[in-house]
Amino acid sequence: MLPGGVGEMGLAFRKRVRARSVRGRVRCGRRLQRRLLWLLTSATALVAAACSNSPSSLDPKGPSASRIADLWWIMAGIAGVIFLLVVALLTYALLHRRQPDETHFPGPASGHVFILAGGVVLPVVVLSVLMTLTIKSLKDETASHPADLAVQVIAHDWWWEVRYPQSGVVTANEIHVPAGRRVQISGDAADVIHSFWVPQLIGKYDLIPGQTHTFTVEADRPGVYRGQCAEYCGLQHANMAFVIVAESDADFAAWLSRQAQPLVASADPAVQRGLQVFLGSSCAACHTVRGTAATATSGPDLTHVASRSRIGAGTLETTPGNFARWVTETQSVKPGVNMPSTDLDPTALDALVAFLVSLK
Ligand code: HEC
Ligand SMILES: [Cu+2]
Repeated sequence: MLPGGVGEMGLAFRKRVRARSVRGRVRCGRRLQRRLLWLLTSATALVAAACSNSPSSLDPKGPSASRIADLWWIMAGIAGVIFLLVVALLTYALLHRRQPDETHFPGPASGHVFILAGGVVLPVVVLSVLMTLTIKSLKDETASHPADLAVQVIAHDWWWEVRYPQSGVVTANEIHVPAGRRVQISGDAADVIHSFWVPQLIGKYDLIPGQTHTFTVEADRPGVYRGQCAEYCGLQHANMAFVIVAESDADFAAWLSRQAQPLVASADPAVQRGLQVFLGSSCAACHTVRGTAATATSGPDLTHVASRSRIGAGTLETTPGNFARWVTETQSVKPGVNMPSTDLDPTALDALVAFLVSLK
């Protein structure tokens, strides 16, 4: 009685297992479908991002970024082939699954060969190829070439000081360079570690206090290329943007000679009053306007602030209204920023804004 009972129970159990495995296979198929759909959507989004106007590192506009993009595509290609291979093997295994009551097992030898080829030989070959390519790119990237121009960049919480040592120009958040020329950037940081990144021109370079990193930026053509701090550096890390403006040689030379000028006294009485407000309130304690008594350096040099397209490291567009907002509502426009909001009566504010707007 008892052994027969166990046999029947065993049969019922096996039937149940088989039914469950069929259901499992259907469910698995649906899950696979959903995963593939997700993959397809992500891939489409990636390609769309690479083709749009967004500052994508897959849309390189200079030799350094091109090297990085080439390496990226090779890696993505190899990873894609391996992914397809794994999916194919997985699909094969799912479709040719052994039944629970199947008693024949392939000998251990074929399994060993498979594991050795797929688990040891293939990874060693693939990783060696990728490592060689990476080392070559790194060598090309760090090879020193004579530069056409030297620029000093000092990262602060949360803005970029930009100096042209050969001409004495000091500006902020906007690095003008001649297109098609090698520009050597010496990067440093004043407070914490920041990272200099212009996806379309150059990969990320850490800027570390007390340690100067030099690297070469080159833009193939004139254009405006967005940069961003790429190392979390505090509350306003996200609002620590900058641009590289690549221009023709003539435009760049004209820009540099304009920026080298100190303040030219204005005949406009509103601007003259504004300068007095600027020198008489806290502003001069942190900012420089070359040609005036304001020579402090804890904030950006404002001698030509109105020539920059944005203020606050990308936070606001440069307009008279935004200058007023920036000065009076500093802490709500960019909370935590190292500049206090300043209360000014309306006439003083108007004069101050007129002065700031005149700093072309
Ligand atoms: C305690 C120092 C301090 C004082 C005082 C101060 N600022 Fe600033 N200012 C800064 C710092 C730091 C920044 C950079 C903020 C950032 O973008 O993170 C800045 C940015 C600016 C900018 C934007 C510059 C740019 O290119 O992005 C303007 C304009 C400006 N300040 C004007 C003023 C005026 C006008 C006053 C006086 C009412 C003033 N500041 C007082 C420290 C100060
Ligand atoms: Cu930063």
